[in-house]
Amino acid sequence: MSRTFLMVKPDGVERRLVGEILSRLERKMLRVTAMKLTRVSRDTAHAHYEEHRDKPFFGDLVAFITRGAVVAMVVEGPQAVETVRSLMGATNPIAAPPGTIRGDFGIEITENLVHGSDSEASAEREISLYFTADELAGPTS
Ligand SMILES: Nc1nc2c(ncn2[C@@H]2O[C@H](COP(=O)(O)OP(=O)(O)OP(=O)(O)O)[C@@H](O)[C@H]2O)c(=O)[nH]1
Ligand SMILES: [Mg+2]
Repeated sequence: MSRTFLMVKPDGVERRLVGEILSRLERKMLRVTAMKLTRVSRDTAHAHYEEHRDKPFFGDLVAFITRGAVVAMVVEGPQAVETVRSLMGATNPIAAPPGTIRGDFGIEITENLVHGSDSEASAEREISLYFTADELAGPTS
């Protein structure tokens, strides 16, 4: 068992796809062990996406991720990072196959509905960026 960080981005919340996305995780037998509806501050967005700081799309990415409510989750299961990335589909929704979240609901690279950590190290870094120790200690059954 391992865990990863998943976020339903502002477009996913605006489009009322939180339930759909949760349902896909649960059908795959993944377990959500922490979850909250929140807003991403500008500082948190910069910390989260610091690897992309020098990319031309960084400004658009920060404006997008901070524009509305998101749902942040800790998701647990076998090879959680890979399993969640596989349910999400490729970064560009046009390249993501039908059956994936981005492939079924996305059409545009910035508004690609979900974020999932790309490694176990990123997962731990992102979980501590979005959740306090108390929030992570809640009931899990
Ligand atoms: N406009 C634009 N946006 C990009 C491009 N590459 C990445 N992005 C955006 O930046 C985000 C982070 O990029 P990556 O970390 O490389 O992609 P990812 O891991 O599939 O996506 P995240 O789960 O959001 O981290 C993506 O979700 C996209 O919204 C690009 O070439 N052009
Ligand atoms: Mg990424």
